[in-house]
Amino acid sequence: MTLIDGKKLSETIKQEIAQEVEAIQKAGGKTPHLAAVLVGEDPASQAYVRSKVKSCEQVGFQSTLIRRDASISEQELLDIVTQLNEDPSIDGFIVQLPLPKHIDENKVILAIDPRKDVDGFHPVNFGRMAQGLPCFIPATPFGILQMLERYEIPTSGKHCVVLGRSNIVGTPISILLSRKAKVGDCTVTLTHSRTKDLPAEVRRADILVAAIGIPEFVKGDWVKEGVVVIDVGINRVDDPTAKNGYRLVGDVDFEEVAPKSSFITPVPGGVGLMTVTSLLLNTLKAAKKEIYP
Ligand code: L34
Repeated sequence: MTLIDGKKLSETIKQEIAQEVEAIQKAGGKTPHLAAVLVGEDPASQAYVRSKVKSCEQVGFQSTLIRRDASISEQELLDIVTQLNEDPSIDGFIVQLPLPKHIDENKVILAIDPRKDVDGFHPVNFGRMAQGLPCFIPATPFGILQMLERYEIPTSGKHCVVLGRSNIVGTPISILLSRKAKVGDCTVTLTHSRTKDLPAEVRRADILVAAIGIPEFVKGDWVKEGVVVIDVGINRVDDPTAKNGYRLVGDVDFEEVAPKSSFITPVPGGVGLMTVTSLLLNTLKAAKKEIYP
């Protein structure tokens, strides 16, 4: 069993980005600039956005954090998006999800200029992704592709089972892994809450991507020997022995599944860290106008 080390891999990629930023600056180019909009006080969202801002510092990006109270109106948030669209100093920006219930997330995503949509959530980027055109790939799926690539895990002709059909993970990773590409050419089964006999489907997986948000959902007897496990879940479960009263677990029962796996991502220290690094990669692409010249 090989642990896919998201921490080590994300540090390596951040060093590569930092070198490129230096080269851009030496050549007299503009420092890449990411903005993040954070609405409300959700502890997990705050931690993720903090980590994004800190990572910008690490690689030499400029970053701007825009914080607003959960009571912000939809129109006020849309106005912020418009300002960021029009601000030439900003190369790319994100609106951290989830948003408060009174705000329509789809409306906000649709308002983002696709050229600055470094989350890859806008339908223009999603559609381009589905057709194999240049696009911003959503950060979590992009991070998964890099883990598979850098650990030289063969994907061509493999059976990949995806648990969960969200717009930000399950659906895009299903499309990406089925594409004709270096990391791709999988036969993909996309499963969800209405799938009949989930364990039987999961047992067919050479590669399992678990993204359903249920703590330790996948059990040891659900997987076949030698499976590659990508655990996207970041679930907080109560733990009175922990300093902050909780610990993080994935969607996979690690104790049971790891011994049967050829490769597995840990939680924490896996996909989550690659999500942050992939956002930096997308921001670099935005700054270099690589996707939309
Ligand atoms: N707009 N909203 C937008 N873009 C995104 O890409 C996200 N996502 C998801 C939630 N909402 C979003 C994130 O940023 C999930 N996510 C994210 C980012 C970072 C980490 C996890 C999820 C992360 O750093 N995880 C660490 C542990 C963090 C902790 O201690 O809480 C890890 O080791 O997995």
